[in-house]
Amino acid sequence: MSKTKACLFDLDGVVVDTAKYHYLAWKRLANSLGFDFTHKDNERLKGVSRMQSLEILLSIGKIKPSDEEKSKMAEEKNNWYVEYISKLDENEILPGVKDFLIELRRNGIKIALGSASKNSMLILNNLNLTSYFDAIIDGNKVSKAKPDPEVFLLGAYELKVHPSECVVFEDAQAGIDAAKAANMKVIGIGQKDVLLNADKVFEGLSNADMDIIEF
Ligand code: B16
Ligand code: MG
Repeated sequence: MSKTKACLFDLDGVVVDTAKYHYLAWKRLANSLGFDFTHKDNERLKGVSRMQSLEILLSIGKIKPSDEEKSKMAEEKNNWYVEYISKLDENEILPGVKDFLIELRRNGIKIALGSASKNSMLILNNLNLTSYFDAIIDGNKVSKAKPDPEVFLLGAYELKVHPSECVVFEDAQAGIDAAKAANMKVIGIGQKDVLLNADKVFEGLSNADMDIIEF
């Protein structure tokens, strides 16, 4: 018998591939500052907060702006990013995700979002997925970024379940570490050899069913 009562989903990399739009916007910022930003560089930003991402980007460009300039840069990048994701639609939901959410609800499993993004409401609304989530915890609600467990602990709290009854779905190492620190089970989405300490790892959620949340 599974004791899983709730599933908590990361957004970027689990529900939708917004990393490609983050990449376009960060690259545009880097180019405007006179240096390049590669796909490989972008891997370092997955699951990382907006301001931490900017710090990584500036270290690549070896640029040291003032705090005021940094805020302007982050705002400019976000405006470009929002412009890109405003065109998102249901076709961009990653394979199997919607069917899995339906299956979880049918089985009485509670569902929460646990994302670093401050744009998660816009994304979920454009994907027509908002109504599947019983709680939405995102970058607007938490003060400590993953690997701190705050985002997932708040999710469990809002869902009124114990952390040990939760399963987290995450594509980033910082998120897996956050889930473990919250004393939750964690399913990594991606490659086994790069996602360390996940309880199980799958390439994606195609064909995901109730069995995968059995522990
Ligand atoms: P925003 P997740 C994360 O989403 C992204 O993976 C990361 O690249 C991004 O910097 C972060 O959200 C903040 O996003 O700029 O929209 O607030 O994986 O935690 O769902
Ligand atoms: Mg992610």
